[in-house]
Amino acid sequence: MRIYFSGSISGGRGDVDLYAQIIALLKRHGTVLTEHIGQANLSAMGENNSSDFIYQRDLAWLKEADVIIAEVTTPSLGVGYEIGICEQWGKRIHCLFRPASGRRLSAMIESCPGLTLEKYETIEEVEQIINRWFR
Ligand code: 6K6
Repeated sequence: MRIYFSGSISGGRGDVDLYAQIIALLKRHGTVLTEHIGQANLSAMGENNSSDFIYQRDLAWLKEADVIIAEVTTPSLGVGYEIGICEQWGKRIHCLFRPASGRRLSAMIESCPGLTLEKYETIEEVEQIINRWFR
């Protein structure tokens, strides 16, 4: 199973430790193509690569992926774009949102028919959700 984990970079790195925990859980179920998204040393300024390189590489990984898991609590243009394009391609998309953040999730994600959305509070809940998705 090739898994594309999608999480905010330029949109803000406040949830990076959580991304790392989610990626560790996902690795039990397959290969995570985007482990770098959980690395604290990847700042909001991004990698030391051109945006052309990042766009082409990430698009190729998205095409290759069997499933996209997006943590959507921190709003991110890139995450929204990845979800939108994968919906057009008919890919399997699962999203995670943490209401305790106090943020309101975009209606474009909340009501998108091409994905499943799970709300959670703790990493233990995320573990159960992921186990259900990959059962
Ligand atoms: C480059 C130029 C400006 O910011 C960067 C960041 N570098 C990135 N490196 C890897 N993946 C990226 C980068 N920027 C966006 N992405 C992709 O979009 C990732 O796959 C994330 O899932 C998503 C994050 O989007 P933003 O809008 O929060 O950056």
